[in-house]
Amino acid sequence: MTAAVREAAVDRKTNETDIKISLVLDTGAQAEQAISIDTGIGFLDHMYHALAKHARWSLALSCKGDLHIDDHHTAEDTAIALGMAFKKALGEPRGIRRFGHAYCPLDEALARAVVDVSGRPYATVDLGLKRERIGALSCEMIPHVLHSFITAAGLTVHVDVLRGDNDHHRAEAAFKALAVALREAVSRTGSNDIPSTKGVL
Ligand SMILES: [Mn+2]
Repeated sequence: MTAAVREAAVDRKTNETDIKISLVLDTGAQAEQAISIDTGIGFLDHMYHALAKHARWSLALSCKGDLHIDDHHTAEDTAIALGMAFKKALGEPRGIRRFGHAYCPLDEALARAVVDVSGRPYATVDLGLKRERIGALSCEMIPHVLHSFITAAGLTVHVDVLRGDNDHHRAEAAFKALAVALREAVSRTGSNDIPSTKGVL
């Protein structure tokens, strides 16, 4: 028997942002990944694209946000909505590895992400970015995006950029490391067990 494909759709509309997400966690061996991201913020699109690509998701994410104010609501709300979609797609965490970790380099930059699909939202994010902004995304929003995604998804995650001179590389390496760690954490063990001594996550 083939396990069901884990997928979810989330629509989230406020006075500040109008977001539509469709997420597929399992793109099988034959299925091509389909990724289309349009938040109106180029560098944010680039980060979500990297996350989806290396987590092997299919992801359609669009946001019409109040960018005439600034990047804050769009960056924060898309991260929350994506976290909600991830949690919904995963469902009850049966038969998954639960823990995952990864190191990803991008040239001189090196990032580490450690994931626990714990059901207890907790994020430690240390990217050490120095620039004011990358493209149209302010650097203060980049750890905030990761924090918002992680807590909305109900995950415990530690993300650290261990070295690197270039802030574009540091940020991108962090999203890639998170992607690869998530892919490992949600991968199926073949059992139907809830991976907790408490019997619940
Ligand atoms: Mn890049």
